[in-house]
Amino acid sequence: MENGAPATIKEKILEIQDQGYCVLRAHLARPVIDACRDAFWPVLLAYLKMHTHEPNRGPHRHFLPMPFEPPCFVQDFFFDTEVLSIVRGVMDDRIVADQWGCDVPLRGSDYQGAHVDYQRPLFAEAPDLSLPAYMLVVSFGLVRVTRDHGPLEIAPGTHRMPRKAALRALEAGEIEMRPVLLETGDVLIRHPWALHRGTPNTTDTPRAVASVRYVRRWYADDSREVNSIPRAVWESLTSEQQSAMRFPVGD
Ligand SMILES: O=C(O)CCC(=O)C(=O)O
Repeated sequence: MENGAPATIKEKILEIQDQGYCVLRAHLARPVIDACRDAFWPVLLAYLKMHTHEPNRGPHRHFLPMPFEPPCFVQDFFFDTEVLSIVRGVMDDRIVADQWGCDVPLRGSDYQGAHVDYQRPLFAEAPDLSLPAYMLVVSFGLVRVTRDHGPLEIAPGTHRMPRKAALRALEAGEIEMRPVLLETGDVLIRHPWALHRGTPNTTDTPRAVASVRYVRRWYADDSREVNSIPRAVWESLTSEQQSAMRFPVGD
C-alpha cells in the first residue's frame, strides 16, 4: 500500500499514539535530499570549524539550525501532504512548524543518556499528567543511517508512561531501546516524550539528520536556535503555508 493511502495514514497515527514513533519508508525524493545535503555540507564544515571544541549535545555531537535557503530548504520538507495528514491527525489542523535543525554526531560521539525533548512540563505542578501530544518531530537523514552511523534509539511506548517509571523499566530491561535505521528518503515521525538517545557514530561521515518540529499553535518555546527565513523564500510561500511557519523572517 502507498504511504499516502488513508488506511496507512490511520495506521501511522495509531503507531505514533501507541509506540511513540513511526517511519515512512522511501517517502521523500532522493534527489531533493541529495541537493539539500550537498548545499548543507559547506555550512556544516564552517560550523564545525568554529565549534569543534564546543559540541552542544555531548562529545562530538552537534545540533545546528538548518538554513532556509533552497535547496537546504524545500517545501517538501515542511508541507508534505502525507506527513502533514499524520501530524495533524495526531494533533490538530492548526499546527505550526517552529524548529528546523540538524543533529550531527561525528566519530567519537558517545551514547547519550535516555532523555525526552522538552525541558519543562506544561503544568509544573503535574509533571506526569497524561496529555494528548502537543509537539511532534519529523526527521530524515541527509545520509543513510546504518548502525555504524549512530542511529537515534527510541524506547517504544515510554511517551505514555510517567518519566520515572519509564526510566526504571528501561534500566530493568523491561523495555528496550530500538535503533531507528534510515535509508535516504525515509521519514521518522516521533513523539518527543518517548525516551530516546543518540548513539556513537563510528564512521567518518557526519550523521546529519534534519528535523522539523511541529507544535500546536498555542504552544510556545524557543529553546532551540533557529535561522530566519529570507524574505524572498517567505514570499514564495502561500498564505496558508506562511500561517503554518513560526520563524523569524529576515530581509
Ligand atoms: O540525533 C540523535 O541521534 C539524538 C539527538 C538528541 O536526542 C539530542 O541531542 O537531544
